[in-house]
Amino acid sequence: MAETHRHYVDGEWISGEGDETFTSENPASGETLGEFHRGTPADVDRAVDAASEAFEEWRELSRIDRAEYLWDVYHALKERTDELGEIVTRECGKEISEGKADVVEAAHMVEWAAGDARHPKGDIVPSEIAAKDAYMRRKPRGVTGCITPWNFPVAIPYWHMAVALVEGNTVVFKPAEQTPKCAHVVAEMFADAGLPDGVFNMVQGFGDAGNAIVESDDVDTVLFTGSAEVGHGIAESVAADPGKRVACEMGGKNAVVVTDEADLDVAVHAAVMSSFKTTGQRCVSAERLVVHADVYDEFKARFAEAAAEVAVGDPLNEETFMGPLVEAGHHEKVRSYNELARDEGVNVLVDRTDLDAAEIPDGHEDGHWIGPFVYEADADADLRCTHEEVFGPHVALLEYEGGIERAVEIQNDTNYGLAGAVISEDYRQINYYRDNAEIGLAYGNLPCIGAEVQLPFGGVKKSGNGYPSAREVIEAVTDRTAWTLNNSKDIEMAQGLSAEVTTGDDD
Ligand code: UN1
Repeated sequence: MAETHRHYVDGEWISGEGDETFTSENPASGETLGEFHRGTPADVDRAVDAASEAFEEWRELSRIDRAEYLWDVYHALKERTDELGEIVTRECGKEISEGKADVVEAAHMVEWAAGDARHPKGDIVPSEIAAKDAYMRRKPRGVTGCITPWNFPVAIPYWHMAVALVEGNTVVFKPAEQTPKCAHVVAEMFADAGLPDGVFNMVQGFGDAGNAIVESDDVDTVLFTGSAEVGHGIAESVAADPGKRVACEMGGKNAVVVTDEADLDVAVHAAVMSSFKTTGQRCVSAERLVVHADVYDEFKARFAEAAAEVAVGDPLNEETFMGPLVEAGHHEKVRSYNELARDEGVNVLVDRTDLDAAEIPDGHEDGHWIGPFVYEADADADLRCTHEEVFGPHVALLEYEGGIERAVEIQNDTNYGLAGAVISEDYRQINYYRDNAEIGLAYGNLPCIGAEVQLPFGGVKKSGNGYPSAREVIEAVTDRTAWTLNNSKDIEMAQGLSAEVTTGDDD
């Protein structure tokens, strides 16, 4: 029998305190991919202790020395892209080019963080006093807890951890329970890079392990990417502790706006990519298409045709566009939103909730299959289906009349504010959208998915308070010191404040 995969704590692979294990299953075939020890809060505490212990020595290395370890990880990611990409596809069900892109994105993030180690860091700041040097220095905060989702099981852990480590923090990683095999490989890469014991730790498991990170007094920063429900709970629990910092990146109810003079080839292509890539399971996926009345009928016909035809199937097959949903519970949720939309009285245009038996690949009858669900709804109606995040290939067409102001009003009619796109040939409409859409990631004549690591990544409103990418992670995992040094023997103060110490004898 295959070995049960272990946690990685203090430089060792350990089984942990608990007796429970869990398995990882391929969502396309039901095949078991491995068995894993389920981490307990006690295992998390042990990992946090190891990370706290390792912090003093790790922070004393130069940034450049710390980055050297990351270069080994970078080369491993480059060398193992195909192998690891296939593991991603087998474990979370996204089609194979997406599986590989996940690993490539991880390599990019590690490259950014390790390369950044040789760049100037901090600011030299002017002083009113000529003899003073003033500058801003950064210090690592300590132990960083990283709680990551299953839809980017390799990229997002590295978004969090690469920068946290280069900046001098130590890490406790709690990956999503749906993708423990990917997480195991991530941990192997850190183990192989020979980081000092305790600098990187991983505990596999569920929400109780994640909560133990959030609640630990010895975790200084929590980086979370995942659902709004869990993220808001984390933000609330951390708010009670002013010493702890949290950066959460959560969901969206993202929209693509198609204006009256848009190029409809671009519009349909961008909308299909935005709504159906990753089977709609990206936090940046579009579930609303806001389309001008002048082009509505033509766009609707073309988009519905594309949605009816898009290839659903075995994600290991390069011809597939959409793989399965990640797990049974999620499948149930997406189906129930499709039903809810019908109950709310929308006009359904394409319903591939139940695929034809012929569409399901042989031997994959147990997969969590679903196809596109496309409908028209009234943009002003207060419907749950057009306001709540589904996280699946569930998309509403919302028609608008009038100018771009009206389209942006519809775009902003959501509590979320993550991503969006405008499809237009008119720079004035694009600029209006750019300045007024309440989102953190905005695209023109592109899908609203596909950010790159060197850009900030994150949203406004209910979508989060964290930008877990590159420079923005540095803000979360470091504290700043405004440092001022006097080069003179005389003390001179800013703002003309007198530095003279007067005594009663002065006159
Ligand atoms: C997510 O959907 O959770 O911009 C992250 C993108 C990817 C990251 C998405 N680079 O689509």
